Amino acid sequence: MKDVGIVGTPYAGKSTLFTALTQHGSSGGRSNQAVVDVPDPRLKVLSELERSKKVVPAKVRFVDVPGGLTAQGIAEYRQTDALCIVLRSFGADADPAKELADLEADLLLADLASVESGVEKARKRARGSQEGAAELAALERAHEVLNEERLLRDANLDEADRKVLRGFGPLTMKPWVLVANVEEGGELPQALPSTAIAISAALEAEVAGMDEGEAAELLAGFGIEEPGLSRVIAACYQTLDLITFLTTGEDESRAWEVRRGAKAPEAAGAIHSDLERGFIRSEVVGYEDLVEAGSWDAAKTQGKLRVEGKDYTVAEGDVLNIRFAV
Ligand SMILES: Nc1nc2c(ncn2[C@@H]2O[C@H](COP(=O)(O)OP(=O)(O)O)[C@@H](O)[C@H]2O)c(=O)[nH]1
Ligand SMILES: [Mg+2]
Repeated sequence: MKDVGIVGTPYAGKSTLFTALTQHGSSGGRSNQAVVDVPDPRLKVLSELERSKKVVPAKVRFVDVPGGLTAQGIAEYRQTDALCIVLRSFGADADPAKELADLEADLLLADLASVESGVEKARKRARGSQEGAAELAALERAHEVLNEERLLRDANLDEADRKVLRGFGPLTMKPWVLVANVEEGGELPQALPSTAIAISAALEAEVAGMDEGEAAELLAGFGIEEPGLSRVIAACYQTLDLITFLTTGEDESRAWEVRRGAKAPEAAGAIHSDLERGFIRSEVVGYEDLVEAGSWDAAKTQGKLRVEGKDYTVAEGDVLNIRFAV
């Protein structure tokens, strides 16, 4: 499960968004964390095909860091996998584009400070050690990028450099999802990138506690068809460069996250380490093909199940049945 840190200027609506998310999910240990289901309509379909007893969605954890970008807050954000940047876009004085520019500058400075202290320590370690020298070189390259006021994410650093830098958890190397917190029924401000998501956090927090029909009705009154919350969750999940594979059967229909590009044994390992260790092969059928066939057994009879080995790269929406022996 991945962690998404909610970042923003005070009063942007971070805690309101978090409240909306929390009412959807369960509290994840600490009071400022919420574990949220990733919406996936395919699960309901699969559970009906296979008469599964339960449905288990993939999950993502949101963290509302108290105090925001304080030294302590920054340390917490460094440990997250992605940032959800909330921009106040309600109220007459709202200037979300400026808020974004200011936040970008803050995040950049935070990275610059940590890379600078990293460079000093690496300089001492670098003497006589090849590994230390590579670390120093990566940090110096990062320093150059940040000094030019560029985000590390945009710098085309090679994988070896990125690996070194990941140890420092740089905020400008993480994927970001931009959320414009708009007035009820408001649209995405034009000054923001078109990839940003418009949501009214206050409204979503209000409907999060209601039953589905009631919520849909209230949202429809503001011209909102899909709850913004699901779009935010889906966007955060997508930006992490994860794909979803599925398993289905009588017990459960379930969504699993795995790194894009992962081979079948790694995907099996997401389910259980025994399945990775003892991986033999996997039966695979794409979600659409499975639905078209009507059931797993029907897909099998129709010859739609493929048998794939250790070198198979798992695709989005693959339904897997892993054969293993330990
Ligand atoms: N009108 C309006 N007010 C909001 C919205 N979201 C948050 N607020 C209000 O803005 C204030 C700050 O929100 P909060 O979530 O505490 O911001 P934070 O400092 O980023 O955590 C609160 O009084 C909220 O009720 C919204 O979508 N519309
Ligand atoms: Mg707050």
